[in-house]
Amino acid sequence: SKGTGIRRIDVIVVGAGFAGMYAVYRFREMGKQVAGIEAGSDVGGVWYWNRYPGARCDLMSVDYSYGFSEEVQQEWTWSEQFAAQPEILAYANFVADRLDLRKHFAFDTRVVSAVWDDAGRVWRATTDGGEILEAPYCIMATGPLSVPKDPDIPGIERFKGQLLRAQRWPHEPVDLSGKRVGVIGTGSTGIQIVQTLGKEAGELFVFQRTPSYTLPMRNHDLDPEYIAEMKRHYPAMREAMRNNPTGGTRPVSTRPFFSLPPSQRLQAMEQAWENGGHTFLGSFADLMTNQEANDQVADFVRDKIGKIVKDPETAEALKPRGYPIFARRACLDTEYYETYNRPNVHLVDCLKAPIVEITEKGVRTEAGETELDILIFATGYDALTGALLAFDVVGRNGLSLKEKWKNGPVSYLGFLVAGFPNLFAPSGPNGPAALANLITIAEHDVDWIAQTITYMEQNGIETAEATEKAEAAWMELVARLAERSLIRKAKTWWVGSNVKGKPQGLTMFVGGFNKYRDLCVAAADGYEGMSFEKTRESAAA
Ligand code: NA7
Repeated sequence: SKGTGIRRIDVIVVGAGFAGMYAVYRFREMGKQVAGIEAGSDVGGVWYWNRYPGARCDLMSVDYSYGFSEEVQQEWTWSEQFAAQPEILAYANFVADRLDLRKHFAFDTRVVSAVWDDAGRVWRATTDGGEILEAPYCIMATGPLSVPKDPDIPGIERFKGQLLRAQRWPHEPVDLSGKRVGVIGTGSTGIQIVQTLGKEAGELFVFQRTPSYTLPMRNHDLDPEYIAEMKRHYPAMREAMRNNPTGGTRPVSTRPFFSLPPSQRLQAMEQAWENGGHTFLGSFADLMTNQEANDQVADFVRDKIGKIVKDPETAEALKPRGYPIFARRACLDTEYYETYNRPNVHLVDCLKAPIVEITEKGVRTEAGETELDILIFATGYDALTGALLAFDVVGRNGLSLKEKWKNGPVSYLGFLVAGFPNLFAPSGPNGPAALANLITIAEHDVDWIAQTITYMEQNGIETAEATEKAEAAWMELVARLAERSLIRKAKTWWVGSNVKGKPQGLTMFVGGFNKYRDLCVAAADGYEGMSFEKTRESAAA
């Protein structure tokens, strides 16, 4: 502190999720003064907030965990193939304790603005507590899925019952027994809530607009032999993850769907259904690019729904139609469809009778009013850009990120933005975030940033930013790769269509994490896509 109310440090890190925690660790190890700022009361990011019943990660726990610390991966033991939120949050806490990260964070604190000062060549971040931090580097570890979005339905404020948001679930348990509970939203979040609350609630009403395709998770406890084997091979496994398009261990198939005769295709699909998890995408090479192959898998899944769900009308309503499977993130469930065979669980088809309004007593659709004691929103996020645009980020010449991104996010490598020197957004838009393991991406991006800062310091460089040219070329590549992808054929948060007024487009790198990593390695070889300013002393010399 200089006594001016301004605290001068080396690196500002916004967010204490998995990217922010690692960034704080990495820069501290480089000898930097780091200040982390986090809105929640503790570490964990989205896993701190999302305490709704049934919350679980749909990536395998051994994949969805840090690889940078051998101590951490040896000392921590996962209990299940797919870990539930309490275990993931416990893991985040374990890492924070083990590496003594908590002391670097200010919790319960939000950044309200981050402004580049070109004279001082520093970022100046102001918090809602009135503190001002100044640092040459600013890391926006704000997460691609961290700003919840309410449904765009009138009357929310009128509801007299208990209104709960999945992503802001209370810390105390909610008693649902005997209650009439409504859930709006049937994405990954809604599905996890429904399959869990179907067993607990008195009556459960599921307000479904677009049905999702969901596949069996087939979760199970991990046996000690598997864990021991895993621990022996962790470093090799992490290396394999970095060379995999998903940033995880999922096998990659080179087999086109129609290369198999019909009976073998069916057998392979049955096998994928039995094995569960994301086996389908690992069984065939072209499900995201070949519409006919995709149609056959979609038919197969619709057929399964028809066999599981006993009431024919409910089964029909649950069958997704009109968009490719995997074009919205395929959910992994545990007896989700079976839940609809329970007498207390009711599907409300909002494609047939759309929701009109929320009333004092519940939800009114065109077919009538449903009275509820508890209403739950599982209506998703203002994804990818939401958190970065939730406060003022102002770069060179007063250019704000909101202005720069008014027609959609543009960036270079997903984490650099022309006009915003020394600002880094790990897992940012136009990177592989959302299509690959977010912890692998976070570690990768933070490592790249740390390596670049080291390079800058060794070469008397004070500011680094993407050039407009490199940014434009990156965006062209992102668009070219996206052209072939079936993802564009569905309305989802992946393309921004879930938020009213948001620019639409597939702003994700769909070329695979491994390819992305190669491009980042190439970008750091000579830094052709970046412009640098020397320190003023060395520039004058
Ligand atoms: P999603 O996947 O964006 O799902 C949101 C759901 O909410 C989806 O079913 C929406 O239906 C529904 N929704 C939103 N607004 C409304 C209104 N007004 N009426 C009815 N239904 C509505 O969010 P999730 O949290 O489930 O998952 C996000 C990601 O987190 C997931 O992909 C994983 O990567 C982890 P719609 O499709 O718009 O018809």
